[in-house]
Amino acid sequence: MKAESALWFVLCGGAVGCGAVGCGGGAPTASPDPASTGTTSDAGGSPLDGGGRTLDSALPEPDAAVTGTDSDHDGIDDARENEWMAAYLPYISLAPGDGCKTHGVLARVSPHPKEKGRVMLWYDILYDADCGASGHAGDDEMIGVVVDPTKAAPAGILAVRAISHQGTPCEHVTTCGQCGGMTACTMASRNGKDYPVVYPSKDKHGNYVSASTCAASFVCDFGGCALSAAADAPPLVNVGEPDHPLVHDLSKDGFVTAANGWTHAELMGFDPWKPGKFGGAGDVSKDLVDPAFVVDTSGCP
Ligand SMILES: [Ca+2]
Ligand SMILES: [Ca+2]
Repeated sequence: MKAESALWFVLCGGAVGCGAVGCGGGAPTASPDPASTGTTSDAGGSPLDGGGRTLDSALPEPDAAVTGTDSDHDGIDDARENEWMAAYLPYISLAPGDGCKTHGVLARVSPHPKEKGRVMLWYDILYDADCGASGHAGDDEMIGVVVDPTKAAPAGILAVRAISHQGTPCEHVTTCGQCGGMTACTMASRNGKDYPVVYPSKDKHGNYVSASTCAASFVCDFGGCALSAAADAPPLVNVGEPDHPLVHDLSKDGFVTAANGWTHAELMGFDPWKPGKFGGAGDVSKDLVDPAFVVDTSGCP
């Protein structure tokens, strides 16, 4: 972990109980200066941005007053990334009867690879186990969120995409948002404001933005989805970018610890950027760069 993310972690009180609610510093203001003018020398960018990205083109209205550190070289300063990953996290509605709730969330915060001024958040919800049918140690379940960082959360959340059981016959892609042609998101109150809801299915943790689509997947998501009494407040870790990771060990610099209730030895010390399976689940390093979660929000004003 770089010093800046370590500081973030310390400010959050460590992994235990470091939730979006408690650690986000609240919703961001609708600031005109969301981007660092930064000192990144990584104009070549990540594999997703096609290269040639500069701070000026990536985000709106850079403000010379913002001179923070850009540890992952993507043109957004660390403080903004950490603020945004907490503020724009959807209302994650864990099924009340879920039998294996131990989890935490990785976030990758980047300029939208195709849309100037917008920010793409890959959230990977990691669990200690999948305890549904054909269960296994570890579980990795992704959602994608596109935001307009000039608007405070939750208004700045333009679109949310969930893909359950990706790449299997059980796959369901659900997308909601504010853009023309999109289904409006189901909303529920988090921090006193209405946020889009993401439903992980009971025990299997397949993500949906539509409870009815989840219910229709009764073979693959037995137990379905339900609105929780309160929004999730998971520990959050900013993983950085593939070419400049901020984290290499989720036990040392994250939430995968026995103290947090994680039980599977094969998950300890996990490096989210190292190719390979997360226990018996998928490849987190691929999740975090998966273009399938990048929503086209060109239909939003
Ligand atoms: Ca950055
Ligand atoms: Ca980033």
